Amino acid sequence: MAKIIGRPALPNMPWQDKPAGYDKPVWRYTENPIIKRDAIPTSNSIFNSAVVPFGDSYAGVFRCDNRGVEMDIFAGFSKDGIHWDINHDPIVFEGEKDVIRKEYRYDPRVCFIDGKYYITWCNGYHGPTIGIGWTENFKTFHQLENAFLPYNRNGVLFPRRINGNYAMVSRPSDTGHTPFGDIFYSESPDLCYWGKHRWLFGTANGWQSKKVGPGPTPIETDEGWLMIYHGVLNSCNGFVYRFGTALLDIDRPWIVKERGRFYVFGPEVDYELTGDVPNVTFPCATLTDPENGRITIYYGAADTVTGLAFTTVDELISYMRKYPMEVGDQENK
Ligand code: BMA
Repeated sequence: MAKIIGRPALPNMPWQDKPAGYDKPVWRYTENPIIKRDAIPTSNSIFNSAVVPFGDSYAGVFRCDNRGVEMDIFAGFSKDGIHWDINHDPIVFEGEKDVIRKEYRYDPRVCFIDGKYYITWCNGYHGPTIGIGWTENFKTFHQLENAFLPYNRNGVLFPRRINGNYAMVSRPSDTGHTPFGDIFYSESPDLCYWGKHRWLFGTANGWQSKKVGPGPTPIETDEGWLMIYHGVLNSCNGFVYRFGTALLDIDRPWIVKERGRFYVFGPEVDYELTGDVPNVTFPCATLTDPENGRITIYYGAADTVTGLAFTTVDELISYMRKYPMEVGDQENK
């Protein structure tokens, strides 16, 4: 089976074995949610957040909507990846005045590239676009230029350069609760100027028929980039957010080698079905242990709290191969 490449060993990352008799590819942490909605004094909700290994522990960037229901991102720290101390004040970026101006910030991702932790998020700049910043210590943060013109959401960096360039997948959008969405790939020599925009894939059958968008940092394996992405169904009761998998070509990641027809995880239990926005599971980060192929997924539940789910590279790839999408055939273009 596929092997994870380029990620550190994490033998002590959060993990629970698959429950006996459970036949689905991704299973929940029994103590979910790990972060409650009021984990810091001002928060209405904490969800859609990203974590990374940091020294001998973990750090993260958390979406905390405050009790004015204003969206912002906060740094946090954890010894075990489960219990988090989230700063009570939002991240302050250093940078050019015209760049660090703040409207709103949400749905962060964190990606370690060449010694720096890069943060991407949905950044309000006359509409949503992709903000980029970096830190080395989760104390001092530096903001770069926005990657794209508005409107765009879900900017997710690849963890290493591809063809000599930085690489990112994103989802162009509109100003509202976008009723469409395909995933595109872009490259940049310097994290400032982005181009080589390539279409990756679009919506498809049922659960992903309204829009699709990138989730956590893609996981490099010896069979390709394993991508966990969210798919949205427009049900008669509103949008439903689930997630599924695709395998991308390692050197040309805009080429989709395989894609699952079935979702791997979706809203099924109370804290995912009920909350500020019901029926949302939204993955923004994974921890991995290459030794045994384990993957721990951090996801927002019902736009209210943060949960953990577990899987392995084998589980995801074998499920995708058991229930494959015929790439190119079943997709809407
Ligand atoms: C998306 C984003 C996510 C959110 C989802 C469901 O457009 O705003 O942050 O989880 O909608 O409300």
